[in-house]
Amino acid sequence: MPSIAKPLARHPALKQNELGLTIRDYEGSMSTLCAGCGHDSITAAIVRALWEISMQPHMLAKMSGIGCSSKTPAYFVNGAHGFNSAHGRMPAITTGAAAANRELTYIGVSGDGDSLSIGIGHMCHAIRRNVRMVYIIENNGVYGLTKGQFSASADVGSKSKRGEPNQFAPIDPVMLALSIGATFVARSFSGDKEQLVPILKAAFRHRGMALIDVISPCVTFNDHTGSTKSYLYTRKHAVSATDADLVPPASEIVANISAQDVTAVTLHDGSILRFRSVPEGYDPTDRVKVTSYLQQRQQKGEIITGLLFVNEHVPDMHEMNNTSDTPLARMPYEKLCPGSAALEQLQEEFR
Ligand SMILES: Cc1ncc(C[n+]2csc(CCOP(=O)(O)OP(=O)(O)O)c2C)c(N)n1
Ligand code: SF4
Ligand SMILES: [Mg+2]
Repeated sequence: MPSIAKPLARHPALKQNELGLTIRDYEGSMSTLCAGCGHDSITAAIVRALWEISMQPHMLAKMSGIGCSSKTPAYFVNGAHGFNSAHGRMPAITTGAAAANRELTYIGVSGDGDSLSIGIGHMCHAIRRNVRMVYIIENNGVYGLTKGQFSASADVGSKSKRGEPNQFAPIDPVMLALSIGATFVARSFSGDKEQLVPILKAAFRHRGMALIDVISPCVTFNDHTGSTKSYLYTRKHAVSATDADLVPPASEIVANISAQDVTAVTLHDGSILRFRSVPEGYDPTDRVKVTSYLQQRQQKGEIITGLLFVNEHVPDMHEMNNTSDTPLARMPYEKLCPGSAALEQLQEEFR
């Protein structure tokens, strides 16, 4: 993918994180997206979240498919690993990479076209396997890269740039993910960094797949009157269901979880996710209630945002499949290839 390097100059007064890195160390190449594209705002939120959690750049793997959204891993963390795969195949490739090396942290960036059309089967099975990764759908309701055709997330009646209404029922990635057992589901808006950064930080701590659907207006093909993924429409209709806050284990000075309306969920690594519910009685750990609440609000035309659901008690792919702790690349040859006698014994078990 074409990219333009940014100048290396750093302001000496820039704040450093625990690793001594500044936020500029988490940037990538210059973006080649249209000025004002929502995807660039998401990139900025990813850069901030990774800097704040002090991610070691060389321990991150950035995965993507094809689309304007899938180009964005080039625009953050230059020092990370990356794989820009075929259209819709990001979840399958990430599943394989994670199985071969569980030491890396995986972030997959996809689009609504990439994930909800050609890649929908791959996405569903990665969710079912609970592959440990942060999975971002940069959702603009169109195929931006191929000039604005409706995607499968376009709402019925939503208008294209030329004014034609979409006729087909949308696929909602949040409802889909909830229905097939996703263990961490969130929705946000590219224009709301205040909400998106803490969600991303919590997602990186989740032991399993953290799926984040981010409404990300395409300023070139889908930001006009009549579109339900425009900046104006999203700003008017987005309603926050939860305020989420992450307390990492290192700073466990006993979080103030005493307020009545706070729900605390302890993540596997000891971090505490604190939810402050906006609607009365919102419980982000009850899948049935979350699904029904989202359906009710959607019927009223609201886009519910926030960290909507989390379950820390489901084993991830590594536990379910008993994958190796040692990355395959570091495994001795004898272990990787135990020889023909071992193969014969294995075949015997299937006879
Ligand atoms: C196998 C295959 N089919 C079709 C395409 C053409 N194509 C490229 S990107 C894209 C859709 C991109 O839409 P989305 O994932 O929503 O990304 P956006 O550009 O909107 O961010 C399509 C259909 C392709 N590259 N490969
Ligand atoms: S076409 Fe749309 S999605 Fe693609 S870069 Fe431009 S504004 Fe962003
Ligand atoms: Mg799209």
